[in-house]
Amino acid sequence: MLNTALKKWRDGEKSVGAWSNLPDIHCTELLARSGFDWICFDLQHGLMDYSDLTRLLPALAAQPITPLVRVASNQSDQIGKALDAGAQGVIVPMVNNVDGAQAAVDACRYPPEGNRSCGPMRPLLLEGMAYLAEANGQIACLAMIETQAGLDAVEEIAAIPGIDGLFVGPVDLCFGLGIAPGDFAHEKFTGALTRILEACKTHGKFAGMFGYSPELAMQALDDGFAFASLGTDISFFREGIVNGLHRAGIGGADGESAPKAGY
Ligand code: 3PY
Ligand code: MG
Repeated sequence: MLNTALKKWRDGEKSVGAWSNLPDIHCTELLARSGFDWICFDLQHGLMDYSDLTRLLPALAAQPITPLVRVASNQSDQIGKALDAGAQGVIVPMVNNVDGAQAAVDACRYPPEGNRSCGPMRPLLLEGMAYLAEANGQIACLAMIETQAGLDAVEEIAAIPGIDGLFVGPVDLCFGLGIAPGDFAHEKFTGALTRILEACKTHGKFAGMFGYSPELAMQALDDGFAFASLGTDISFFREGIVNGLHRAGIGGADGESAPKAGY
């Protein structure tokens, strides 16, 4: 098992990903064939559940793309089942302190590095017992920093062995900082990003971000983030609709006639 996205981060290469919110196998195939390094299936806010995930993951089998899952919450059963279905990494929301970060690590790593229970149904089908020896070194464990408490503890969280990286949830972080959601130019927000990047640098961890737009994502990569999502299936779809309407002379370039969903 080789986690190609994790390898890129370890090699110091930047990488971009796609976010999957729609439980549609053809959307998954399209995203998987579009050149992204990784795709994250969202079980926290996406319109999909675990049984959708088990149907969607096999669509990636022949594609050179790393499947990540954002679990619904920081629970060992949710993390374990996402990995057992074939996710090569988890993005764990709302990690607010050292205990939360340690719980995520424990759920991701087999002993002695953690206490993940053994039952990797799909990885065993694909890779056999070799998976058990390789998983700890290839599974990406990413803790989301998206609250004031998480930011306050970011240095301690980044220091925990087994945490590969920190992942910013930009809008929840705005809420946490008490600024308007989406005010990504606010100095409190940019200051928080600097602190998160610094914590990652000090402890040799990778910084990632949910990109609300390709511009925000690329700015993050320029600023020192190792990886960022460029958009979601819904945002890409919406952009295509806006573009199509505009080129047909029906809608404005700003998409005033299209649905307003940001993601
Ligand atoms: C956030 O902006 O808080 C996220 O978690 C993105 O989904
Ligand atoms: Mg969030």
